[in-house]
Amino acid sequence: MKRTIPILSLLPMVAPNITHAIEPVKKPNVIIIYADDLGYGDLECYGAKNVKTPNVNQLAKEGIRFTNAHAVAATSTPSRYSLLTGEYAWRKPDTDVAAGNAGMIIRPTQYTMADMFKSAGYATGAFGKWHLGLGDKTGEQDWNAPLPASLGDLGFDYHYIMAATGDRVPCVFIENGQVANYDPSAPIEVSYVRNFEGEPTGRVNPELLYNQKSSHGHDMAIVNGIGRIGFMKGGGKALWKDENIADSITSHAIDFIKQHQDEPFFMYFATNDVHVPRFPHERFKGVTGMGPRGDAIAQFDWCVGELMKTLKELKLDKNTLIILSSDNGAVVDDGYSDQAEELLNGHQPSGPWRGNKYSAFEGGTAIPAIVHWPNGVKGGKTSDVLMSQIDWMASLGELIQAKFPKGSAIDSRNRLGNLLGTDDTHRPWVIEQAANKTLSLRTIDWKYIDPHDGPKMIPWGPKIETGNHPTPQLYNMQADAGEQKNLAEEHPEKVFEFQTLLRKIRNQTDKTAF
Ligand code: NG6
Ligand code: CA
Repeated sequence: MKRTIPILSLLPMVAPNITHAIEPVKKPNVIIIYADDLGYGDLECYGAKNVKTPNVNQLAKEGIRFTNAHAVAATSTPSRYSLLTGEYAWRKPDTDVAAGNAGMIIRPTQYTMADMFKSAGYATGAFGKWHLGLGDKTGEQDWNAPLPASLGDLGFDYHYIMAATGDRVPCVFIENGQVANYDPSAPIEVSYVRNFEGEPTGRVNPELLYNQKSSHGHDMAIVNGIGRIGFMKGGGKALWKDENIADSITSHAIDFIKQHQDEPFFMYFATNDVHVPRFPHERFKGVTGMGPRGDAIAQFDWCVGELMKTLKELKLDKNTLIILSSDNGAVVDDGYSDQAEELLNGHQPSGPWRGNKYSAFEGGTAIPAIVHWPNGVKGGKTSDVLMSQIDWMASLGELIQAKFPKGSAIDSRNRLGNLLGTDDTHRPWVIEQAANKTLSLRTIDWKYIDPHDGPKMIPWGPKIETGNHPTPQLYNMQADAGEQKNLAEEHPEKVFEFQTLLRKIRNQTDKTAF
């Protein structure tokens, strides 16, 4: 199905770039490349020194590189939930880091970004890390049969995904609601409560962790010589090999592009890189000198290059809008002995920001964001506009002139001009959610962090500051971007202003209420 609409109604802001403004053009394809745990400082074009990322650099050079963009949360599940629904995850219970046997968190009745594209005539596909639950009920999935609820119910025509994360069972791909390459000789069982009789675990049999040892946790099921979170039995030929995950999702994504080259498509390409366990393919082993974490960044860059190559071959590169970003800030040691810490050699995964993944400080949600669209975006720009991924749904909706059902995407604002580089006004405020659910409110000048009791450092292993403080924190982001000097006592009026605003936002129930 090939849809054409007049360029003037579709793209008023970019019309000047196009010589024959009234000629109908094909709607742009849209690809969201969503890396996992890729920090603000992890790409060469964001200052990384010890890893080369030529393909991402090229996108940045020809597109817009954003230096003040935020994921909605400092962990995966809430960030992804918010990106794909346009609703803050903290409005909804059970949106914290999901187990691999969580029931599907976004319900089929909810309007998703995929629904939005589908209703505008796009073919829609999801690839790679999902981490938003599958099936009707937590713990009750039968992994040996088609799942009763999956991404097909959320607007995706096709999906080839990992149920949760690389470090969580089940370690199999799910293709259109069923285990891909299902092996009937090895029925799959999954539990997050108890082990299955006769199955080794990382805790009892550490000698079987031949590919990577754990540094904390990750001591339950052993798959491919790597300890995981959760217990699992069976899988046989369907079990993934960690070293092939990037190849696998990339080749499926390329097939999808080829199949849909004649119609507009939306692709959610969510990589497993650079989440733990970092176990890239042999081809990337040692290419960075930073060990598996650095090599996984190189592998991520390779995936980007493969997608670009395909788009170019099919002559789709000019009219494909690519947004490249990450689900949360960087983490170094996240539970496996992969020498990530020892081999940094001066590399700063979070760039200039304080804190990392999980944290209420900026390093939790400050992420790279690059927009590339030769037909619609003037390249070579760096933008410091304050931006949140929460707005991408409404902004892309504006681009394709989608209609939003009442009550959908309530937190998402149309800021298409920011994304396309035609409007550099800052979002008035951005909300950030830490792993412990602390909310912060960031404006271009200030950062307010809600009080939260608890330890200063993450208690379970990674050397990361939580951002916890029993009283409010207020930082002047212009003078003190590193969040060092708490000015809350000096500026009680600002604290009051931001607390009031945060309360209003918390209580908001629809788009128009506030
Ligand atoms: C933590 C895991 C960590 C990672 C994280 C979720 C342990 C010790 N740590 O609980 O390895 O999986 O959850 O990461 O199990 S996220 O990027 O998917 O949110
Ligand atoms: Ca993540």
